[in-house]
Amino acid sequence: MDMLQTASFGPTCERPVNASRRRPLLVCSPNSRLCHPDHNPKEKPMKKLALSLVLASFAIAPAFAAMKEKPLKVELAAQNSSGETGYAMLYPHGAKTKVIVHLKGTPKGVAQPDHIHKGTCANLDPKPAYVLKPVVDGKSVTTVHVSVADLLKEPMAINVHESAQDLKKYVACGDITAPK
Ligand SMILES: [Cu+2]
Repeated sequence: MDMLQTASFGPTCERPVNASRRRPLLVCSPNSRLCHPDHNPKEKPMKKLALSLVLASFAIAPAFAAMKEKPLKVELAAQNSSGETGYAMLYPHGAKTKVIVHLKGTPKGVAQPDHIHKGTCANLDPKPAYVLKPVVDGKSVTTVHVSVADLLKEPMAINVHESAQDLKKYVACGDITAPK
């Protein structure tokens, strides 16, 4: 019989080292406040607390990230050889959406009407669903009273028109689609 066996299982010895650490789940009467299953006076409570805080922060971080919704980018392609291309950023603000349009190749000082329409650029409902401020020198900022989520519920597109005088000519368009 070797030393280890004697130490672990010999009738006169203490219990094996590992077994001594395996304490019963409850170390006191069920009504005692010390009866939390984790209660173990030999472990440092601070260490456990720190570990659980670290684990909790890992669990909470994605939830906070989801709460702060990301903006949705809509690429705007040139139409009718306008040479005007760019993108729109849709920032969620609860039931509203802030739409910022950036366009390159726009005519200087000309106000170009733009809207959110139902449909797709390929098949657009000509009646505007939400009016955006005209693009002037490549930029337009508008808050519309519709959530980004609602804008994604059915096909919608952002289009830009040549000018107030030439509304029928579309110069740029982009379909509003959920990020992949
Ligand atoms: Cu329009």
